[in-house]
Amino acid sequence: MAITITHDQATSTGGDDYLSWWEGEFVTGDHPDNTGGFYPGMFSGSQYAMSSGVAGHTAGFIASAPAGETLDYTFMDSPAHTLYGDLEKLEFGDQIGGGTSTPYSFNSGPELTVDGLDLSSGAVANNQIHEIVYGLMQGDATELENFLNTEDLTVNGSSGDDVINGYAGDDTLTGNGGDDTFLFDLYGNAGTIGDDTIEDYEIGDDVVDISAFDSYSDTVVGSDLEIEVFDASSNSQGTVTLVGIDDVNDVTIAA
Ligand SMILES: [Ca+2]
Ligand SMILES: [Ca+2]
Ligand SMILES: [Ca+2]
Repeated sequence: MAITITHDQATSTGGDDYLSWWEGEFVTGDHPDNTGGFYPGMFSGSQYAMSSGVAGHTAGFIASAPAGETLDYTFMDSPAHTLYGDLEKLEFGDQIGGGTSTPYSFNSGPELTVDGLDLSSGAVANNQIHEIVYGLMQGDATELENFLNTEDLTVNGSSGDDVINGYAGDDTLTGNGGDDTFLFDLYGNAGTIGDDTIEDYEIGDDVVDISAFDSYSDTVVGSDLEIEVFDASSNSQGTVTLVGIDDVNDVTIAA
């Protein structure tokens, strides 16, 4: 299954991409006792979730195994303090409820869902699931971003105003209505944005933000507009194709 990122609801991120913004919202502070929890078990379950541990910060994340599988924690068994098992979905949002008699969920629903991760690991030190989730536990999405850089993603906006971004692969982005900003940048270890496609660019409403790059060129290919972005040395760092747009003057570009 391919990885799909869904903006479940429009979220005010101040122009940041969602995960960068979430990194600032998720604050654990000096709360080493806040280690999150599993549902339904003590050290194993279909879900693992963690909330911010500082007053005024209520952001959190919920990690889920695929149906019938579990996420597990070694605790004191070797390799100690290691998360492993199966990871299918990560949800990000505000104010987590449940976790005792009912599954974890966000009180107002998730803000961003990353589904189809399809990761599986035995109880091995520093395995990929552990690295991704351990990073999130510290408010650091870099390991997740580095994994997303290895895949071609489907990214779907909400009906509201979203900041929508892909990663280093060839991603398909859809705004789904609202005044959307399609934000292109290099995340984690990315050296390219890949060859991305915006399926539903809305003239007058949406923005293509390529301000992270030093220059760009544009060309019409068939009935689509292709924008190529470059670094300071004029090395290509990838392309963005706007389906059904045949005039660059119709596009609001933040460069
Ligand atoms: Ca939208
Ligand atoms: Ca839109
Ligand atoms: Ca991409």
